[in-house]
Amino acid sequence: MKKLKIGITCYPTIGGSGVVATELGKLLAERGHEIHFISSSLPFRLTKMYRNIYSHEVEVNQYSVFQYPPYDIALASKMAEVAVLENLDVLHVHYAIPHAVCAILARQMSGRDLKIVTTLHGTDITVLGYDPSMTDAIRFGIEKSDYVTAVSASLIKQTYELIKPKKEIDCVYNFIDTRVNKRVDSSDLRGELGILPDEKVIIHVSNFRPVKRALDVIRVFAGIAEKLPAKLLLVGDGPEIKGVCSLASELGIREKVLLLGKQERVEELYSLSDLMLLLSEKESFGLVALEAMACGVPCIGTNVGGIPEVIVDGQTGYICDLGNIAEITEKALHILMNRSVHDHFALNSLHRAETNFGAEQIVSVYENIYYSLLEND
Ligand code: U5P
Repeated sequence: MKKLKIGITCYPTIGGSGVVATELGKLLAERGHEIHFISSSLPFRLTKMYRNIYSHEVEVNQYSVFQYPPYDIALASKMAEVAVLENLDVLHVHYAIPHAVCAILARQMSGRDLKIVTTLHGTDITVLGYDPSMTDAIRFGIEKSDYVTAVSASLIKQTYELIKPKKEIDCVYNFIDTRVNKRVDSSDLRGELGILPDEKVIIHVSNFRPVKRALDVIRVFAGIAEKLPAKLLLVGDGPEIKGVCSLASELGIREKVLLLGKQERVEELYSLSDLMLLLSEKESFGLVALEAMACGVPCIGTNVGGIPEVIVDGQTGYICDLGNIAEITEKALHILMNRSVHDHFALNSLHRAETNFGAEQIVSVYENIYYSLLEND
């Protein structure tokens, strides 16, 4: 098969969509394709030189004539420039707004028959989909793409309900590279973090925006800490951290909560954890739950968005109603106090992560999408 030249645009900061887009680029490059990242800065998981990967930074100049810097136009121009200079076959953009719309403009500007694949990750649908000034643009971005995927069946359903596009949308789940996202020996780190041998470790990883419901995590942890020795690892940073600290102090558990801020090697932290909590009120997939599962950590998630497509209730963890602190605490204690339940869920989690969400399998799905579009010419 001919090796392809693929442009990828994503938000380069921490967040599921940027992580998945970057990992996809890395794995496609390993398969011999030439990957061109086109974004406002280097994606955060591109930490070294990789063979077959190139990065093109979008520069936005601030002229006094503009009230707002014209990022979308600068991005579209850069996409068109790279498409022509590098002879791109495909542009795979993550998020309909603004990336798909920019790609469509870039295709026109370049005058080339550039194939556009758009992956919907959530926020553009679940947040912007409620903004009437945006829905037409989102629909346009979806309908004019050559192929559209979304990261969960729940997100597809929501997209049809809110945006009503006349376009087929295919579910391609997020994935993990089990060579990296795997259980590692982190016993030293356990000691460095001051976690005692008899303490259970609960972990929550997020951007600490209100939708992640980190305060619910604190409330559940308070219930757990009442019954058994435990520590809570909070990984990531965001606006709710202050509220999290206040609530933890109020509930008398502040010294049991370790605020670790943004971290890069999350698999080390998952590997020393006994349970992951993902109690969001909106979540199109729940990548952190999948990452934890790949390290053999059972998860409790809310019955929201794509979370039940990742966590299987009663098999890899539990699915609970949003905000039902009593139920979540009870289920958490059930996992933490019964070694056999924990180990059974841990094994099932490892197996599910590998067989249903392994990178090899899902990267091949994307690769086949690219080839099918080019074959149809
Ligand atoms: N993440 C980190 N470090 C952090 C916080 C989050 O690498 O400090 C990563 C998670 O591992 C996950 C993504 O891959 O950001 C967040 O995914 P989501 O919650 O946006 O789906």
